[in-house]
Amino acid sequence: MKKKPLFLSILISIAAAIAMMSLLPAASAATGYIRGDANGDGKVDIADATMIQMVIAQMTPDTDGAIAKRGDVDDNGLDVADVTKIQRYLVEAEDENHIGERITEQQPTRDEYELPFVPC
Ligand SMILES: [Ca+2]
Ligand SMILES: [Ca+2]
Repeated sequence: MKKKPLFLSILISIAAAIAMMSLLPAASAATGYIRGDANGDGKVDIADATMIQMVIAQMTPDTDGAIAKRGDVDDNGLDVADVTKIQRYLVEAEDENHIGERITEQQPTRDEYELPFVPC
């Protein structure tokens, strides 16, 4: 068996690395988040409205505050109005809150964004 030249092996390795990088999700290369994309899957759909409802009802934990940050489409804290605005956006009845647009700031940490205390 003929041995491959070293430069050919290096070239193949570089091509493989570039091919693997192109398979990564676009969201991982982009910074920030998409307004209204509560679950962080890169799109705004009814699953985001449902996730916000589950966080509000304390059925889903939001330990790092990221769901609340991405789902708070009107910047006044996470509440049922955000659900309504996302639902209206989905039926193209509202877009004044820039839902679906990328926000370039970094994901929040728990210290930066706290959910309001809701007594039981
Ligand atoms: Ca989503
Ligand atoms: Ca809000």
